[in-house]
Amino acid sequence: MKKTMNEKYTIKILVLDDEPFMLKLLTHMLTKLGFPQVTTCDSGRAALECVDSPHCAPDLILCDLNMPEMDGIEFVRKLVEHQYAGSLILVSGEDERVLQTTEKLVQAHQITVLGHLNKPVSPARLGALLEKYTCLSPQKPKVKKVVYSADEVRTAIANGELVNHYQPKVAVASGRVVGVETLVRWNHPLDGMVFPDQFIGVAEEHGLIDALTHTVLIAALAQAKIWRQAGLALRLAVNVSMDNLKSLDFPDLVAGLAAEAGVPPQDVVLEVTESRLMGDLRVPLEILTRLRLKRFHLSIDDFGIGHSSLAQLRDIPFDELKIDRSFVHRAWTDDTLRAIYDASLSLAKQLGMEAVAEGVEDRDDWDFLQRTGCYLAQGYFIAKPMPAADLPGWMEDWRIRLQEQGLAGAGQHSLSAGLINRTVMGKLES
Ligand code: G
Ligand code: G
Ligand code: MN
Repeated sequence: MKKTMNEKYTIKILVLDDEPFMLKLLTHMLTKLGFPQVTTCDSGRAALECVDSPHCAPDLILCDLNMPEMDGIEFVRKLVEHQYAGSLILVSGEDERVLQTTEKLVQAHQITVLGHLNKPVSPARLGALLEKYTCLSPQKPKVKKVVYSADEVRTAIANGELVNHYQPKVAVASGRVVGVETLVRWNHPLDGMVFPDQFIGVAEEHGLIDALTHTVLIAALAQAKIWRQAGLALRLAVNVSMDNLKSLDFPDLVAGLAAEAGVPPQDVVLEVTESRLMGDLRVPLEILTRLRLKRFHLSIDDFGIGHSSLAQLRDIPFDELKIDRSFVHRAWTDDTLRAIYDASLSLAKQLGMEAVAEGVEDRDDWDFLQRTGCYLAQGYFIAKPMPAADLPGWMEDWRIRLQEQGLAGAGQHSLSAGLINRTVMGKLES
């Protein structure tokens, strides 16, 4: 939603810089861009006073990083203490890496950063960032993240309120749909659709994760059976928490459930993320090795993030490596991401593992994967996680997109891509 001139008029901007010249220059630029309500401060202390004052309280702060006394980073930390609810633009003569890192730091403080400006500041770039600000709707109430109690999560599992969604994993070269990742959601009777980051941690901390994984697995395997019976060969991936790998009967449990559903272990991928440090690794190691011996696939999820790291690759017989989405999206244009992406891909290849790129969000990402030879791709560009019932329809759309947008690589016949024909569709829809 764009703001009119009138609304621009009401936006209060604070410019913080220790150089009087910069203050003048930025004020001038802002006025020319149609933002007349500008306050200037030459120190962090003065700026915080302004933040606290009801008359001055800014909606947006342009903040210099290098300042004597309080520097920009310290200022941002103080902003959090002063409960600043507005947005921020960083201004500095530092190099791009420093600015990017600082941006991440500020975001970690839950302050909205519109971006950064290199000195000398270009009026066009400032204009573009402000455009971004006025397109956002600052009045929009922030959706508060609720974390649920252990009892609520326990009840949800017992009452069958958890539902599986499935996100396709496709071969980069041909576009063929190779499998799906199961992602659990909680269909909350009052709050609607609740995402896993609001309850998986709770389940892990309160001994509920075995029950949760069990529920997810049973439903996913039942679904896989339906797909198989309809002639759809899809590999089924399920997320497994490290906390599931504490009881030695886990491999037999999984093998039993798969056998009951008639799904061969070769068609099941267990995606493991280590979200917190584990103590004794002997039990999880034994469990994972036994699962591998039973021919289940093991995938190291969110590789490069948190504790999913090189030590895990050394110790655990993974055969799939999922490059975390933070190293995939925009890797085509960012040298740092590109280096990490390349290294991860090369590791996977040298260790004989299949590489999956997560977080493929746009055509640029997709084209980049084709150039670099990653095996599988997953992400919003291909499909968002969806209920099982939506999968056949999506596969048909995907088949058409592959052809019409020429998404499959040169020499590939995208006709085979969907691996789904009318008979299959009919069976699934009936
Ligand atoms: O779409 P998304 O918000 O679904 O998933 C967020 C995170 O939750 C991901 O890191 C994913 O691995 C995790 N997750 C999703 N489903 C499950 C599950 O069934 N079990 C576990 N342990 N983690 C899951
Ligand atoms: O951690 P894991 O890889 O299991 O979780 C997948 C998570 O990533 C889910 O929350 C899923 O909804 C989300 N996801 C899937 N594709 C994309 C994407 O293209 N971009 C972003 N930002 N998130 C994605
Ligand atoms: Mn996963």
